[in-house]
Amino acid sequence: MYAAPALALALLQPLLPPASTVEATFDRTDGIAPATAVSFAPDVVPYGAGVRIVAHRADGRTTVTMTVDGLVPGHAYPVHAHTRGCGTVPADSGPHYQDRPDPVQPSTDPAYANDRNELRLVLRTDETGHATASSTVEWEFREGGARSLVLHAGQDGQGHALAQRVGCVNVNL
Ligand SMILES: [Cu+2]
Repeated sequence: MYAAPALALALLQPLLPPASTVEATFDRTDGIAPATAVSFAPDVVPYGAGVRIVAHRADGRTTVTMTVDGLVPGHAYPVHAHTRGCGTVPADSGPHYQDRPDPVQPSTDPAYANDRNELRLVLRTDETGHATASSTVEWEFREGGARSLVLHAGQDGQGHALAQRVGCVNVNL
């Protein structure tokens, strides 16, 4: 058969938006091979719990969707994009990624440390420990600038993320 029409049709199809997916299970930090997803607190992020992250970039915007299974039921986990990859200790993932970097670090100025300048979402688990959450920001990440999504231990009474980092997933945003 003459193949050209099929090829022409393929070329006419719109390009899919650049997307990347990470699927992993939370593991200990001291495994023989470095884990894609690590837990620093297995009572809050059990080893073996599942995580899936899908990142879409299109038209100068980025959408990140995160799904988890096997976490603590009925709990809120704030999640942020951090600059560095996961390591053996929670601090290894570095500070929050900021679209406009705060010249003063650690960043506490609300002009920079906010959910328009940082990618943040909150995973609220159901009674089975499942949750999915999504966040869209009006920018794309600088290449190599954000290497992980970090789960924090919970929220304080005002809904702010607790500083303690309980899990980390390596992902190139
Ligand atoms: Cu954080």
